[in-house]
Amino acid sequence: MKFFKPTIYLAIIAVSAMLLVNRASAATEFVAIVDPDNGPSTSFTSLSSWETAVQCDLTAATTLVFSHSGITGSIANGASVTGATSGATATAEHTTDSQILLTGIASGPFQSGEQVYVTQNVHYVVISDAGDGAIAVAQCRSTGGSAETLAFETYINITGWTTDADNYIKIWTDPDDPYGRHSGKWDNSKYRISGSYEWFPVISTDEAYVRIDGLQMEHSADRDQGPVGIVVDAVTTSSDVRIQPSMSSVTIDATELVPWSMPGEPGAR
Ligand SMILES: [Ca+2]
Repeated sequence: MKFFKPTIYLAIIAVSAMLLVNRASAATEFVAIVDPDNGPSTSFTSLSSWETAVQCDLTAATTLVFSHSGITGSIANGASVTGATSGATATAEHTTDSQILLTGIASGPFQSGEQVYVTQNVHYVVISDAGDGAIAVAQCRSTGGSAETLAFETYINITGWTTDADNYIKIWTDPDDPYGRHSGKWDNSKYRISGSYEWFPVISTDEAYVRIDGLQMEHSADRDQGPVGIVVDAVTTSSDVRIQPSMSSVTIDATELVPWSMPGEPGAR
């Protein structure tokens, strides 16, 4: 029965007070929709699959995001692509309805207006700009109200990227999205992540430049088994990690709940 006791929610807050001067953006957001309900324009049905597919060196000069007007055929994550006019080559990390993220660009540059293809005239996009540095954005929503439920003994691990102040990771819910952002209190109709891995958080990140904004996380491990929301680990002197209004809950007696910690080990209090 313990999982059905009244849930206590803690609103968490903001490291963002560690203010940084607003700097002009030198990069373009590469926005992929994460939706457990697989609604329109969904790129990934889980944040973990986004993290795995989009993970790259965002800081490399050979990593660029391009706009396009729609995919003809299909472009698999990790596919090798070629510019029909330029002859440039790259790896397509992921392609959304309107953008494509290319890494390892060689023999470039890619040219605005050219076909970037896996198979020419069959599987391609026509890019409409010359590319820009990328901010990797996971835009999370639940169009059917389903939680993103983490598999047994798993957590979301943000690791293996290279980031910097301009080219960072942003995991968020859009406040203007009716399926995205909570209104400041727990809402089962909005995007939320449900974890249960004892001694592990819902999300761990060890990347230097990360923004996590407006997530709901719940953790069903017993309170003496470290039910933590977010662990920020391995932060170096050159980093900027912002956790903005997100909230965590446990569905058990939460009198000793510590919903998140930073920095520290998973389960740190
Ligand atoms: Ca990774």
